[in-house]
Amino acid sequence: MYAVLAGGVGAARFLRGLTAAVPGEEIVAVVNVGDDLTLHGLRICPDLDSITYWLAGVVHPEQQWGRADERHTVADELRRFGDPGWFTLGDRDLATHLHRTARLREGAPLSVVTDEIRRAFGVSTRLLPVTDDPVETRIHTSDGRDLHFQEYWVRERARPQVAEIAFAGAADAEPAPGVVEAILDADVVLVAPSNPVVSIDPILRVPGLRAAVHQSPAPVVGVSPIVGGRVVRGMAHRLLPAVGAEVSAAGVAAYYGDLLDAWVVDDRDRDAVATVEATGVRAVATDTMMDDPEVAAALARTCLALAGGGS
Ligand code: FO1
Repeated sequence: MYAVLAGGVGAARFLRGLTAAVPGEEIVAVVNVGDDLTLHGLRICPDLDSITYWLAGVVHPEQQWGRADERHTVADELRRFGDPGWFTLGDRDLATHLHRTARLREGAPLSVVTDEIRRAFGVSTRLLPVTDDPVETRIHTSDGRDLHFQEYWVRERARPQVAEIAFAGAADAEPAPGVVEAILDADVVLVAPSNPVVSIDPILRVPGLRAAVHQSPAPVVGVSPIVGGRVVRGMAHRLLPAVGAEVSAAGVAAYYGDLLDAWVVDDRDRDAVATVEATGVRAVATDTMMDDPEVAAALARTCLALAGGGS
C-alpha cells in the first residue's frame, strides 16, 4: 500500500503516473485542505477536486484544474448580481460543489463525502482529506493584509510580498479517519512534487501527521517540485523564501529535513544529488517533467525502486 502526501496539480500528475505503476486500489492520497474555500455558500476543495478530475480523466487539459468540456453559464449569470468573478467556477464543476455542500449540510464529514465523490467518478485511488476539521492557509502580506490562499494566488496572482504563512485551525484539527493508519500501514510513503509551503506543510501541521510519518516503518521518498531553481508550476518560489528555504531541489530537501529517506530531483539538478546525499538522504536524478504520462509512470517507478521496491 502506498500513501502519498498530496497537494493539487503537481500531485495529481504524479498520482496519474503512480496509478500506471501500481493498482489504484493500493494507493491512498492524503490531501491538503488548506486551499478550500466557501463561495456562493458552496464548499470548494480545489486540491481534492483537481486530483479527482485528473485521475478520472476529466480535468481541463490546459488549466489542469476544473473540468474539461466546461461552460460558464452560471458564472456569467452570477456577474449580473455583482460577483467579482475572480474565482472561476464552471457549470460541471459547480455540480461537485453543490453535491458536496448538500452532503456536508446533512452532517457527513468531508472524508465520507470525498470518498463518495471519487467513487462516483470511478477513481480507484482512495482520497483522504488530511482532516475533516477546518484548516485554512492564510497569507500575511508585508503590507499588512491577511489573505485566504485563493485570494493571494488567484485574485492577487501571488504578487504581494509575503511576511508569513499561517494555517488557521491546524492546531485544533484531528487527522481524518484512516489517515494515520494509511501512513503507518504503508509500504512506502511518497511526498508528491507539491508546493512544500502551502500544500505539504498544511498536511504535516495537523497534529499527529508528522509523528505518523516518522513512526511509519515505510521509507519516505519525495520528489522535488523545484527544477533548475524554478517552480514547474505555481508560486513556491515566492513562498519558500518566506519560510527561510532555498528555492532549489536541495533547498526543499533540507526544508523537509529528517522527514525524508530519499529524494528525487530532475536531471537538470543532477549536481544536487551529492549535496542531498551528504545529509544522509539517498538521492537520484531523473526526468521529473510529467507532461508525458509515460514520464510520470517512470518517475513513480523510480520512487518505488528508491524505496527498496516496497512490497
Ligand atoms: N485557479 C486560477 O488560477 N483561477 C481560477 O479561477 C481558479 C478557479 C478554480 C476553481 C475550482 C478549483 O478546484 C480550482 C480553481 N483554481 C483556479 C485552481 C486553484 O487555485 C489551485 O489549483 C489550487 O488551489 C492550488 O493547488
